[in-house]
Amino acid sequence: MRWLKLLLAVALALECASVRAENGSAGWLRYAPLANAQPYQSLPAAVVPLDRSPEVQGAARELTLGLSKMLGHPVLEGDSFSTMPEFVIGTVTEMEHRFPQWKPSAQLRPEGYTVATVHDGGHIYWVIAGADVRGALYGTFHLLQQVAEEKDPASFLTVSSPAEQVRWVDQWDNLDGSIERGYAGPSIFFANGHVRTDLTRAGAYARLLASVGINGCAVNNVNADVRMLTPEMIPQLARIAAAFRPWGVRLAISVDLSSPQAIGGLDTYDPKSQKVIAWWDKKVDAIYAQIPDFAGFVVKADSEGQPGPSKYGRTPADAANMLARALKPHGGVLLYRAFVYNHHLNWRDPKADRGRAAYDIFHPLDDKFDDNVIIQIKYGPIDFQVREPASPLFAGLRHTNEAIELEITQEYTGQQRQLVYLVPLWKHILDFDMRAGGKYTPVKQIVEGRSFNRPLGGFAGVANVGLDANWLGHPLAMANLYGFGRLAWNPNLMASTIAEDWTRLTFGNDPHVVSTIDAMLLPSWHIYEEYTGPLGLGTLTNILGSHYGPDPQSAEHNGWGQWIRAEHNGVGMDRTVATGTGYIGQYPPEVAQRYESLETCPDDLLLFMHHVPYTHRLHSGPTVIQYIYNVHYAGAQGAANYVAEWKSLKGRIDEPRYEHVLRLLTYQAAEAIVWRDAVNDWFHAQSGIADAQGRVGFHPNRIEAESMHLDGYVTVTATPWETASGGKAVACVGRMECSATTTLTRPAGIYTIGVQYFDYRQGVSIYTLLLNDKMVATWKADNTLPGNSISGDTSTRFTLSPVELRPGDVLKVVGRPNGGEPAPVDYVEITPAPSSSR
Ligand code: GCV
Repeated sequence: MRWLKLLLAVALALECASVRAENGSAGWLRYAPLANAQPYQSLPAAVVPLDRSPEVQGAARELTLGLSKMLGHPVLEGDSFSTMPEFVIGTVTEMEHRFPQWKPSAQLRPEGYTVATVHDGGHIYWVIAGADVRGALYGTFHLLQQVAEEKDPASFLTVSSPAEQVRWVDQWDNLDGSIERGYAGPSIFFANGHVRTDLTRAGAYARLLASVGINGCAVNNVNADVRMLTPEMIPQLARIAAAFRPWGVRLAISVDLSSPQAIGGLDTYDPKSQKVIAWWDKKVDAIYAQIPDFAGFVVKADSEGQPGPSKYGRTPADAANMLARALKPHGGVLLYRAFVYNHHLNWRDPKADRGRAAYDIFHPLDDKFDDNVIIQIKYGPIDFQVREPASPLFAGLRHTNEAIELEITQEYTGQQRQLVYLVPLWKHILDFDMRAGGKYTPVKQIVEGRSFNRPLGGFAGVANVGLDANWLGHPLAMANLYGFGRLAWNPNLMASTIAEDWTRLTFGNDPHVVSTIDAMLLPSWHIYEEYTGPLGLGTLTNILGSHYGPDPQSAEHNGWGQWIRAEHNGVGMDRTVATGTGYIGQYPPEVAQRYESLETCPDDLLLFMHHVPYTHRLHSGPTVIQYIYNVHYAGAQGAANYVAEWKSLKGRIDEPRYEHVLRLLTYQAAEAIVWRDAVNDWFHAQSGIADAQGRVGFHPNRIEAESMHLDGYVTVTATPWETASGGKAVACVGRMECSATTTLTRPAGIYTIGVQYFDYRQGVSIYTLLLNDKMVATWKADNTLPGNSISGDTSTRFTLSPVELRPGDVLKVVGRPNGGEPAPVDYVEITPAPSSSR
């Protein structure tokens, strides 16, 4: 034991001696040495687990590891007969046995915990007692996080129970290792049609999840692969379940309803067929034989091409109950997604409305679902847009269990290339009072099961972490995964509290670091909304492809139903009962009245609910069109400010994470300008109404590439046109090298030169910038943006500052194409350099 202590002490000393470079793999569980460990020296230096369960054993290991690292002295496992002060971890029952004089100060719900001190035999023991073994694990993580945040030890003492029973993440991983809407590398679970041999990352993921109270993970795409249920796959899935188990995370999978036919050899998958029912019963028994704590199934059916009960004239309730009955004897649950809609809607039909679909389909089935079915409802009626109203279905099911589905992966919110802290969005929806039955019924209490007295409810978050070391790609995106877990445990927490906790755990307790990062996180949803799609328009992105860059037109003239109905005179979907699709009538009367009237409809949802002329005046003052123009400028400025804010952290956080975030924020600032100009130019063209402030379409600092002297470069049109300045760019086709040259006329001074170009996913073109024939910069187009064409998906910027310029200077951009990427250039922008950079 003594040599072990010595080794640990040496390792700790070495670690403290250097500022560690970090790659983000530890997430918020870094256990960095505390700047001042003094207040914690009176904590016990030994940990005793009271039972042999993997959860409590894991908790004890975690506590010894975490405290040793943070406090800088060894904390080791003790034994239960010691009379020295100790941390004691176990269930309430075990604790009452060990300390007969002790009782928890309040009743715990399943998976809840209490942290308390007990005086026994002249010593103080720290008790971490769970309602069950998972609770003991969650209590341990709570204590560790309090220490990491350097909180007052008195605040460690607490009683806490989860609001929600189902607190799951969903992964949209495919068996080939790809991840639908994943932005951080390949799957941690699957490769080449199998479960990976090495599941180290799956275990590490479960640890992160457990630390914020997540208790389930559905590991595969909801567009499910039928091979998930083959006999060969079940033992492989059992290995994932084993990797999760020490962390109390139960395995779930998504299933394809046609499996009995596709892999079972039956001639039908009709949920009312006896042989289909028998097939599922047998399959579920086979799963539980190998995975006794299996959590259940997630189902996407009759949606975006997935097979479903409609093929046999059956309802979602028929399909859900069939599966739920197979799971019930084993204690499993069935999450049936309400994301069911027709994606071949008739755009010409003014009454057609995708937003209505979930309510129209599921509301009539209320009270038809078994009690271990949970309807999993996306937070809004469309599809994870930057802003949507809360789905009316939350109030439309009063005899059915419900879960809210949130998207941690930033499919429509910048795909982890852009900073968007989503907790304020989620809070906005969770706190929204549906006024069901004329009473206070916020979404958070509905999904908790409280409002309508339901036995089950919960949260499902689409996370899509990947093999990238830092899990989600953007270091700051981890605030969303962390925040999801915290909210699922306690939806009453404030977005600012969660942001502060996450920042402290992830980047340390330096007050400047904490206040700066929090000040960036908190407005970031609103800033992204401003430069993408304000007033309830939704993210005005390319909805037919990447869901990333700007492309407002792609919303229209197709069956997908993400319409914004923008035309020459006005914009917005008329969803009123009086003249529109009637969607608003799906809400309880008080909410419906508020949305129906232009007098009371909030500005931020105006165009989701109403079609109005561009000249319609908002409650906040400006006309609709002027507001669109204004906020695109404000949002782009907000994104630009992140860069300066982040730079103030140099030297205060480790270099690799500092540099990584800086690169991403610099990119985001440029991409926000692409969005600003594309959306504003598009609305300008639609409406024909000029920007009252003269900014839209007027860029005095720009020199368009197509107007420069071109050697080899040819002029090309962007698709959509508004994603290149002036609709055009230049590309180097069929040549080894091309150039675009211009003679500058700006007054002598110190400037910033921005070169706007297009960086395809494929190829690594090389660009060189020459001033008066002297090379001043060279860079590679090696980003992995989602596209291989000239568009808002690939538009990006190289910036050089400060540069001294004089009239008559000759500026030349040289592009060398590579791998199918024709070194395209959009424009050069020359702006006075900020005084701070000179
Ligand atoms: C997994 C949107 C996404 C799809 C996703 C679907 C869903 O349509 O773009 O990638 O499919 O939602 O939530 O099922």
